[in-house]
Amino acid sequence: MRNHQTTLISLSLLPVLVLLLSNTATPANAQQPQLTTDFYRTTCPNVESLVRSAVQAKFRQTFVTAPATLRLFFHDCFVRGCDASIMLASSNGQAEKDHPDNLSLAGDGFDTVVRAKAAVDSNPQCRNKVSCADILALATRDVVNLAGGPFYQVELGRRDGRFSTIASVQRSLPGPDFNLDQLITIFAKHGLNITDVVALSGAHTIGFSHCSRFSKRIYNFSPRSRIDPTLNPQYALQLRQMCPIKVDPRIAINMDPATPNTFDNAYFRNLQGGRGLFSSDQVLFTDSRSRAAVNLFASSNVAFSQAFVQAITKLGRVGVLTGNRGEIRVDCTRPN
Ligand code: HEM
Ligand SMILES: *[C@@H]1O[C@H](CO)[C@@H](O)[C@H](O)[C@H]1NC(C)=O
Ligand SMILES: CC(=O)N[C@H]1CO[C@H](CO)[C@@H](O)[C@@H]1O
Repeated sequence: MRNHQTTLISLSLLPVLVLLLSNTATPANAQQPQLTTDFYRTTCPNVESLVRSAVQAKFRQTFVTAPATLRLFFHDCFVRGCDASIMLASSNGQAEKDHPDNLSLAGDGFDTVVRAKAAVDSNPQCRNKVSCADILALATRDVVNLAGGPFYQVELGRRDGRFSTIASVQRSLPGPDFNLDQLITIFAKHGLNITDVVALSGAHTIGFSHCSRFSKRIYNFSPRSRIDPTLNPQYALQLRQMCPIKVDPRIAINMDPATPNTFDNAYFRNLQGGRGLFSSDQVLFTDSRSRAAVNLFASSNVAFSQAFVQAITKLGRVGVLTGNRGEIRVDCTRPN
């Protein structure tokens, strides 16, 4: 009886202990304010609808708005944290956005944020109250949802950074030829685990890639095999047709051959069938460490959506500036 009681007590203490442990595990800057979903409750209560209307108008003009904005958010967060530094223009072509990796960031993603910022600032109460970093986070949620993906609450309270360098891009972004160890390492630097890697890679369910990013896989894979053996042979031939050797470098093809304009879990079924466009996509299925997650997301759009929301929320916390750090940029393309 006594033993039984002891067990009960220690079990009921367990949650408390776990809480205490996780508290002490938070980093040294624990004094920094955290992001919250109602950050603009008093300063700009309509921020969500203002951003959403602007994004919706842009999305109706061109679908490219969706992948371009989503990728912009990812790149912003991985380079110097989610501080909209990716939006900064530079006079000498040395900013983040000038890195070759920005090719597909061109135009529509930036334009979406600029327009949403103008919509927010057109409301006198909101003028210069909402950061470009938060507008990008909200616009990202909206494009995901407009393309058929989940709607989720966005944590807010980020402030804008003042610096942007091309050099910081080089070290920070994953490459399409990364293997799983490399993916795990670079995502872990931002507090994201292997499940997050798989879920976030599901973003490749929409959008385009230039042929150069995967041409090695279809023409020049290895001395033993010109085509990557993990590629579905039929898909490899289709890719060769869309991307002939002397292809116009501006040509970009759909990354999800099944449902290119819908944010859904078809990406994961593509991987099961050898139709992952990049090595970094296909490896998620070929490597046994991530295969179970791929199979789960392939079989359940709900499971994918839940994991994606959890992962993109974690992504949105990476390196954020809060409190009195950073600034609220007046013009998203320039520090104040
Ligand atoms: C896992 C590592 C990743 C690698 C190696 C990778 C690599 C790439 C590459 C090479 C492209 C094609 C760019 C071009 O040719 O223009 C691309 C496109 C894209 N990526 Fe990723 N990516 C990764 C993760 C992510 C994540 C986490 C997201 C967002 C959450 C994302 C969203 C996108 C989108 C939406 C596009 C299409 C862009 C467009 O159509 O404009 N990617 N990615
Ligand atoms: C990854 O992190 C999420 C929380 O964001 C958690 O639910 C999941 O269990 C973690 N997965 C692994 C493999 O650690
Ligand atoms: C939108 C944007 O800034 N695109 C730039 C991407 O990088 C190339 C150089 O690598 C620039 O020429 C583009 O202007």
